[in-house]
Amino acid sequence: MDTARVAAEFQELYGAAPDGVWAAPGRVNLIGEHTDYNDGFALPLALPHRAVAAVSRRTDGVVRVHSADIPQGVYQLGVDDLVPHSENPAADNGGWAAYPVGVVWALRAAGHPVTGADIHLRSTVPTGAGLSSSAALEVVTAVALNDLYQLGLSPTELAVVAQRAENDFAGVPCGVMDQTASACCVEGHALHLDARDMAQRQVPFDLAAHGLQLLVVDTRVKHELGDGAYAERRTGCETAAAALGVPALRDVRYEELPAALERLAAAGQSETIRNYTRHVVTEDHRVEQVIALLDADDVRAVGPLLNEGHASLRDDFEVSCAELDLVVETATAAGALGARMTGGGFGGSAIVLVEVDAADAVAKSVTEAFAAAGYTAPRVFPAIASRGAHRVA
Ligand code: GAF
Repeated sequence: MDTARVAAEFQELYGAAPDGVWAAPGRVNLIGEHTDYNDGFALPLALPHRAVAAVSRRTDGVVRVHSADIPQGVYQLGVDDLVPHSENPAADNGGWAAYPVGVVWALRAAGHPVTGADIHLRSTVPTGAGLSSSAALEVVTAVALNDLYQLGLSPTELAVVAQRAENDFAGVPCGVMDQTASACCVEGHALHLDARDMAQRQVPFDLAAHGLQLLVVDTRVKHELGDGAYAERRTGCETAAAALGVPALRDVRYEELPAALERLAAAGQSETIRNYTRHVVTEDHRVEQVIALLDADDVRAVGPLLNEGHASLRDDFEVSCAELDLVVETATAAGALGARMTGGGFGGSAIVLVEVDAADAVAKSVTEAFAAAGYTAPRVFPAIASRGAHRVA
């Protein structure tokens, strides 16, 4: 995206040049789904698609937000008037504007002296595609305010602020993976995140060097985290952890899983709760297996683990949908090394690991299968491991 254009739009809108311009990317997650809010592991990579924000500070307590992507005027409010969803679920927090404005609220709630801002946004991260478009809006706002107010927060601290904006201000009960990916990813790497203590390791992820490609298939089925099904999964996992007497499902070791499932059954926990437990524990294990393979440079062997992860999300965690399943079935039948849904599920996107030479044929098979099923044509593009949030001007 032409970032100079975003600065010019800011000037047109607010009548003066911005203090600066920042960018923050969307992400795909290679493996480790619905594990972050179980204190577990994830392995996301940042996409080249990103939110760009031109921002100026203000000293009069006013926040103005505008997006080039949304047919709405400037959203304006006072920093003292911000009411989080957690205090008043009926509060109108401005729809999409709740993400950038929520960051102002979260920074102030943490004691940072943010006295207002003018913000103009433009994003290339597809919305509702499970590619973290909202996290990109939050993180780009957080890095901009961190610089403009010289708050000195690290990328990891900014990710946590952004998650708080989404949880408390916007009322979306997400984990911390998306914000951390957007804030902390490094070009050419996947990010091994331990969501319990936010420990991170950058894992080299150069698929081109192996003759491979990771395709993103956006099913165009809009996914929403706020509609209850995501929160139900979180609550179910908490119920399982409490019944097992552990702080989080991350504390159930893979070798202990059969015994844990028996204990849950003996305690009268439902099959659904036991299935959620099996997904989380096996998924954390898959993250460790994938990392071991990447460290050993055995990238092709990751494929079957992606397929296993998808089956677990579909059958045990029940967050897939017919369109995502069709991507995985068609892509693997057409010769992909592996495929799975990525992100929260209930629509959104899948990832497909392919030999570079087979990428076009696999993409064509998926597109044809969608047409034959009467589905909207999917959007297919390669995931290039890109850099996390940064200042661009
Ligand atoms: C969504 C959430 F925002 C993340 O925190 C994570 O839980 C993901 O779903 C599932 O892994 O993207």
